[in-house]
This record gives sequence, structure tokens and C-alpha cells, in this order.
Amino acid sequence: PVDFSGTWNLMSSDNFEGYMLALGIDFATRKIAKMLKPQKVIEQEGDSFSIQTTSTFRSYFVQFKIGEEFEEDNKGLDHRKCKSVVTWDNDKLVCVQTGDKNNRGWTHWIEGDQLYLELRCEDQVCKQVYKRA
Ligand code: RET
Repeated sequence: PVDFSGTWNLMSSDNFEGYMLALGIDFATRKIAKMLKPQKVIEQEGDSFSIQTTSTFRSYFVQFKIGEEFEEDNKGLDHRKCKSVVTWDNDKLVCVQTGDKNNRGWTHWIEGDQLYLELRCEDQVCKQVYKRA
């Protein structure tokens, strides 16, 4: 079975700018955020996850259980509240973030030594690749 646990460093990011624009992130924050090389620390215990995204500028923490809806505050991002739920699609983790923005969510999966993250909002898709630290 797939285990996302570990520390992951950002290697590449495609269209993070478009994703941030779709979220309405302000200019100054976008300029800083696109220079960052965030690190993800994921703890997975069965169907319980915690994901810490850390950067020199700002960090984001989220905790969830598969299939259990939770209130997400998106603190430090766009601050819009969402009802979020994460499910398995085969070995992919799929999050649907229901709120003011359409088509908001993300998908995480692992291939080899790399963690892939696709971030979606409205018509924008950001693709990121992380490597095990
Ligand atoms: C940073 C820096 C400040 C501006 C923005 C950020 C974006 C963070 C994102 C985190 C996504 C986390 C996920 C967790 C679950 O797996 C880097 C904090 C916009 C988009 C998908």
C-alpha cells in the first residue's frame, strides 16, 4: 500500500501563478510565493493524515481522515472557508474543497521517489513535483 509519510522538497512548479490568481491572492504575496521552495512533511497513519507545508515566508497545516468532511480555513492562503473531503482514487489522494470557488481541490500521488501534487481552482491547474528529502 502507498505511504505518503515523509519529508518532501519542491523540485518544480508549473502555473502556481495561475492558481494563486484564481484564488485572488494579492500581487505582493504572489511575487514572494512563486520564489519559494516549500517543504512538505506528511504523516500518514492508516486513513489519518497531517500535511505541513513549510516555507520561509508562510506555512500551511491541514489534518484529515479519509472520507470525513472537515472545515478548512485556508489560513495564510486565501482565507476562504471550505468544506473539504479527501478520498482515495486508487492510490491517489483526491481532495474536493467546496466553497465560493468552483472546481477547487487537489490530488496527491507518488511515482518512484517523487510526490506529485495537482492544485485546482476554477479553470487553473498547478502541477508540482516534490522529491524525498
Ligand atoms: C504558501 C506560501 C504563501 C502563499 C501560498 C502558499 C500555498 C500553499 C498551498 C498549499 C497546499 C497545501 C495542500 C495540502 C494538502 O495536501 C506556499 C503557503 C498561496 C497551495 C494541498
